Amino acid sequence: MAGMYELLETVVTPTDLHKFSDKELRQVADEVRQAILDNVSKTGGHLSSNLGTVELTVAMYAAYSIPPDKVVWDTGHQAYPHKLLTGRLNRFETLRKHGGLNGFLRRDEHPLDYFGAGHAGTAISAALGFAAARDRLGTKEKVVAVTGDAAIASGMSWEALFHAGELQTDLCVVLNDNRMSIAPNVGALHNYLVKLRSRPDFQGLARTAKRVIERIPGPAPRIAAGLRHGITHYLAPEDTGTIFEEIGFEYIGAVDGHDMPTLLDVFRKVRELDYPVFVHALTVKGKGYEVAEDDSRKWHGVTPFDVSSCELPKKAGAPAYTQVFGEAMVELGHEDEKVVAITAAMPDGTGLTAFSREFPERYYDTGIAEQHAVTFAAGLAAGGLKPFCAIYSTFLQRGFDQVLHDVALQNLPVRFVMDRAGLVGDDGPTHHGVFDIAYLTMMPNMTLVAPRDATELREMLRYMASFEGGPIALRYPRGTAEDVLPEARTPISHGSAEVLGSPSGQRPLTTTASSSEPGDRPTRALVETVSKAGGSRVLIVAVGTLVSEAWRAALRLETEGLEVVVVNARFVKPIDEDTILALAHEADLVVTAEEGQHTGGFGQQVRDLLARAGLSQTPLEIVAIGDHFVEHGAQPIIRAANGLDADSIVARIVAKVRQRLTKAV
Ligand SMILES: Cc1ncc(C[n+]2csc(CCOP(=O)(O)OP(=O)(O)O)c2C)c(N)n1
Repeated sequence: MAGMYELLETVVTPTDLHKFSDKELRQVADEVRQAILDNVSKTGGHLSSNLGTVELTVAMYAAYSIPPDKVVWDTGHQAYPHKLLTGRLNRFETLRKHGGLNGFLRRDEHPLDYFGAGHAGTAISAALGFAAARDRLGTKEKVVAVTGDAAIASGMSWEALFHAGELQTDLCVVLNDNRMSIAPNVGALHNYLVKLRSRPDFQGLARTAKRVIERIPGPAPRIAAGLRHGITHYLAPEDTGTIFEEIGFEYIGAVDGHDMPTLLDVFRKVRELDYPVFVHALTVKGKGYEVAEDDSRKWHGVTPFDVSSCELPKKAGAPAYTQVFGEAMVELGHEDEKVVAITAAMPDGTGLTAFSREFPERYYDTGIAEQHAVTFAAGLAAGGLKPFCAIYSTFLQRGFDQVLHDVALQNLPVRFVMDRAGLVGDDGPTHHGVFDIAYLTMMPNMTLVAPRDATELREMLRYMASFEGGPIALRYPRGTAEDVLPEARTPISHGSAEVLGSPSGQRPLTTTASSSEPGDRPTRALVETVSKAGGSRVLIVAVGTLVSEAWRAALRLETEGLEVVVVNARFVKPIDEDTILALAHEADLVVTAEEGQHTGGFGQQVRDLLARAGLSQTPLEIVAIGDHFVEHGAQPIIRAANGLDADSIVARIVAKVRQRLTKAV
């Protein structure tokens, strides 16, 4: 790396930018863009959003004094330039790798990551909090929030904007407006921004930039928001200011978010103001990498790719759960015209794009508005439709009270489909979907199911379409949906688990994930102990993805002389008490396995069940995630690190059985 980024390499902290001339700052921006391309093409990550914020970040960081000034980024997926300007260039190649830099922002990664991010819509609230704290503590630093044109439409952003308009404190909100969410942006606010941009006086940004800058008022005592109208809103219609002015901001824009001289002028002037200012910057997602500019949706989040060929690697192998869901939804849409689908800004991520094309009139994209999406779905259900509300597990957290108060309490048949339920991998703790079992099963009326593979996902979706007994949620992970277990399937029946039995005599179709062949297992000596003790029977009740891991574990454990029965829980709630109890009565050890938090998880429900049935003496091992946030890293690595793979399950059971039998023999 040495020498590749001549100026950038000398930037350890943003105030180092002050030593550069404006011309050199242009070079810094070019080097930042190059560093992003060089590294993200190797590590994967968010490409197009970051290529779009290069000039904005360099100019802002050169104009402000950071620290002590503070910039709070929304979502954080577009903050790679920030990482590169805060001394992380030499670690940038570790981006999103286990133990490396996080792909979003974290207070514990760097002191200038002033506020952690990952979920959209938080920046303005947090920045306003910093500003209010500053006012109370009597310090003088500047505070800036940077948000996107999709993130700003989230309810929280508006709650914060309204609050800031009232507090009238020194806060700058920068809107990084690239007209895109992950997919094309939606909603009336988006339409408003488009209208704002397309007015004749916004055309030719270079021409208007000078006028915009000239009109920025100098530092002035705080004045009532309304009185400032007319100072800068000459670009707005004559009779009203922009919506941002109406709620108490000085509106500055629109400015070309790639024009360094303009941005430097704007931010240097804005830094002198001491009341709420709204800077509207127009940027291009994917800027500087042509294919990403042309198709920023495709290049939003990428796997490693070859920069020169401009091609993303083709996905090979089994289809992802997302795709299976997308196809199944189209089928359901054809079968039942009451089926409608809702996404919160994630048509591609959730797999609903095909449905949206096939049934545009039965498809709703709310934008980044999970809370609204949930209550909207509740209204659709109350109105007689069959809403499938597809929201990632981690983002449904946003709608917790809406699920509880608007859906569960009223027992409305909303079908929640949670993709990315489980450990998502490189995105890390902000995105792992490991809390849904806890937060949904605690709600009365709620049903929660988890398929073990692609076929079962299709069956469960069909079951959900016909289920009118109240809210029902389905969870599945990020990744491919192979049919691991070919055994005959029993039809889905409410609250019933599927007993897969013992793997002896049968092998799963695919053994790709079986890293541990019998030869390398550490458990040889167990066979003898088990046979001396007259056998040992293990019951494993697994949820969703962990059914196949449990099966693989059982295959190995059988060769150790253990009798193992595997049960696919299917229903996380209501759990199949009869089946589990009947089998637990026969078992020397009960094991539960789920890709979710231990606290409030499936295993704890089984523990309660055993206790209620007087089986608390039966040893129970709960395979789940402990009371910590899981770091980022490749899925297999973090699954293993959290004891969720077949090897770990084997090791855990062997240790437990050995402990028990050594005592007994
Ligand atoms: C609460 C929440 N919902 C959904 C997402 C997924 N998500 C990540 S980035 C993004 C689009 C953001 O668009 P915008 O704010 O315009 O920023 P851009 O990427 O265009 O720069 C979405 C929907 C999220 N991070 N948080």
